[in-house]
Amino acid sequence: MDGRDLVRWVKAIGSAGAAQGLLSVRAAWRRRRADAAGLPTRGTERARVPGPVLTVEPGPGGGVVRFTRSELRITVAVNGAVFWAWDGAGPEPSYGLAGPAPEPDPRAVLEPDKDGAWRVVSERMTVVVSRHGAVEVRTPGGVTLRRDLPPRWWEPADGGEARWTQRSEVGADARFFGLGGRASGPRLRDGTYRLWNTDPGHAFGPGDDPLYITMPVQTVVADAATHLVFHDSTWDGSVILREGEEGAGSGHDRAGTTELRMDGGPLRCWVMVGTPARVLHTWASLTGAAALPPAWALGHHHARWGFGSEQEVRRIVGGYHERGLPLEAIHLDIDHLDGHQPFTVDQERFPKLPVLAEELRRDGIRLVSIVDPAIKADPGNAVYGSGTAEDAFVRDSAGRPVRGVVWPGEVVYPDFTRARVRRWWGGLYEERLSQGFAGFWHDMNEPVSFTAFGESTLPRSARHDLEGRGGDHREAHNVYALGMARAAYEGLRELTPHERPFIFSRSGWAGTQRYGGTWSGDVATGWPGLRASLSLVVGLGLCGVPYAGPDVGGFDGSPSPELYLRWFQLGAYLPLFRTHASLRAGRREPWEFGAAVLEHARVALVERLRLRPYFMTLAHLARRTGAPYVRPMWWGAPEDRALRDCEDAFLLGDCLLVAPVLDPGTDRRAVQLPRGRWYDTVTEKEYEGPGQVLIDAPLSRIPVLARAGAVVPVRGDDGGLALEVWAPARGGTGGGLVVPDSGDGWEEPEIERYVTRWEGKRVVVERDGEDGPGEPSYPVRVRGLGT
Ligand code: NBV
Repeated sequence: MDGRDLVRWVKAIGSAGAAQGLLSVRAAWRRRRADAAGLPTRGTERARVPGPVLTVEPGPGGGVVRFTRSELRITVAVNGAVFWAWDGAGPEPSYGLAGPAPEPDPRAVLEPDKDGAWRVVSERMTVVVSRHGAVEVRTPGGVTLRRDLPPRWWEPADGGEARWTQRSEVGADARFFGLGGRASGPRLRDGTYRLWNTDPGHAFGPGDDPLYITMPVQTVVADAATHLVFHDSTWDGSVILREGEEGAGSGHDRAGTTELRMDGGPLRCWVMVGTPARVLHTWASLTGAAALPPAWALGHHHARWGFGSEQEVRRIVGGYHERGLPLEAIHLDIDHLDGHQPFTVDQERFPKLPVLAEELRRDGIRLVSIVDPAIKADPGNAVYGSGTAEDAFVRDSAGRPVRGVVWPGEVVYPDFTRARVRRWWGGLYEERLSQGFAGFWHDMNEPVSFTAFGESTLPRSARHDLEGRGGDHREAHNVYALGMARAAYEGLRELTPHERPFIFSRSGWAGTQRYGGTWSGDVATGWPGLRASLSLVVGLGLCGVPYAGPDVGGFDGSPSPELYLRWFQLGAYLPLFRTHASLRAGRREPWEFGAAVLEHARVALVERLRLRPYFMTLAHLARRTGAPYVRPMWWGAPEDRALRDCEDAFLLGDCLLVAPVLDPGTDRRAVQLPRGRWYDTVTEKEYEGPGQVLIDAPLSRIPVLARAGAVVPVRGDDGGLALEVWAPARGGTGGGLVVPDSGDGWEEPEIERYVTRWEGKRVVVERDGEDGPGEPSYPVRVRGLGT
């Protein structure tokens, strides 16, 4: 145990109680012993590179290039993505893919290139394989986007998993994004980013890495094109990024580099090239459409670790109601459980939960339940009993159930990589539904086991089913939460077939959007934490997970009224808008920070509600197109360098630009505008982009700008849908999409398209239908007309 471990242990005892502290010491020793016995030792290793090319075998969509010591298979798929893999790996099995790999595109063929190289030409990119196994991705116009050097493997002499490294070069102007949820982004600076889902064990800030969701997904933006690379291996690894440098016309550019070092798994990847929208669309077609949240999940949620009783929940809800503040969900944390055990209720503090749930529902408020994966290893616990009967729990290499320590004490862990276990787990949500819960908040699923030293997770030697293939925690760790989300999603689809499941999960991996969203986890209260919140949401969106949001106000401590308000104002424009805090943290209700904050928070809440149809439309578009609600500023203009470097604002769909206040003492801020005219949505003042402008940001609001010509679906005064239209620039046109959604269920509403233009002195709005333009289906209000 080193000094850091000691500090962590003392903290663990502090937060979990002395008994747990001691358990965690035992668990740490157990973990160490299990790994000593159950993991292969790494003896001598042999390094390998592909060697020179030998033969080539064309096949559907590409073919196989054989080298002396390896082979490379390349396939262009019908969705435009290109897959390649070394050493005979195929695209399946994969936890990332939503289904079977897309079919090969028969038009793509492997053909000779210069200098003994081979190439595959497809509509969106050309892939060139050099004689020694370097793989280059070029745009159709011939610009190199990425050059993978020949990979290297280190193979244990006595067999076993090979480690590998893949070093790549990107343009000197390229910027890196993604890699899951990173607190220091969204633009990822030079450094090492680990790929191992991790609970940092304390409230985190921008310096903490890795966090709960890591993904081997890089989105790289450069002048020539945007590309996304997904290295489909679930193993532990790291990515070392170094941005390039441009020689300012001197011809001495330095390429950017990215090096991926993996402890195992196949060396295979998918690459997508195009505009950001195209790339994310292809990514969604590969890894699955984002689950559509029910409308209420796009409202305001209030959570707290430690409501502690039904009375307190009623008091909080009453507080919202008395002040006329919109509220659509209340989240119950582990303190509502009996002894912290999942799928139970503390009957003393919450004696009539279903009644409370029913009362709240009548007021339009849904109850959301926390669900932790670890089950108390106690014969008196029904879930432990049924799980044991199902043989549901992860075992060690000697066949004994692996025990860890979490809130309930000594626990065991369901193996979500086994289909049968997922079915059993999915069925458990019936109990939650019968308590009146409508949504689910998955926590501690990295998975966490408190430990006095070493990693706070399962032993790496723990055995997993891995869909029948068998393997250990080194391979299963990163997809543990993904399996849990899938289990819940599929269970709920059966239990409540007419409702959209609402699940959001702290940990996850590529493809987690198929089952739901995520949230920041325990973001530290403070201005850096506020910035980290935005970084996480933008970065996750670029990895295909569109629904996310932070703990508004931060997880720990007590925000100043100003910080709380600025967080609240940002949160109001993020998909998950939830106030939440830790057991011992200060209050987070909007009325606890003084009259001024309350009034400004009310404005944010009311505006969020007014924008509901827009959020709902964005949810549908995310599902159908892969475009996240929250987009980086460069989304529509990745070639704009200033936008590429802009990290303090974002685009909310196509229509709005949100410029949150991220620093104290601000009453005006600089906003980097994309091309075109933008209106301050409060003052209607016009700004022209591209370029930087200064905009008022008094305490009462953060700058939110509307694009000229935007058609924004909003909630009208009568509660029905209405169109807010922002005048196009003179002579210009505009438009927008509306997806009218009934709020829940599986009906597929049609996407309505609206166009707007000037006609003489009037702005007209028309619905673009199959039989030509028509009257809009909703009342229209045109704004930005000046006087
Ligand atoms: O369940 C308690 C908390 C929860 O409030 C938080 O949102 C999670 O991220 N949980 C973590 C476990 C304890 C953290 C110290």
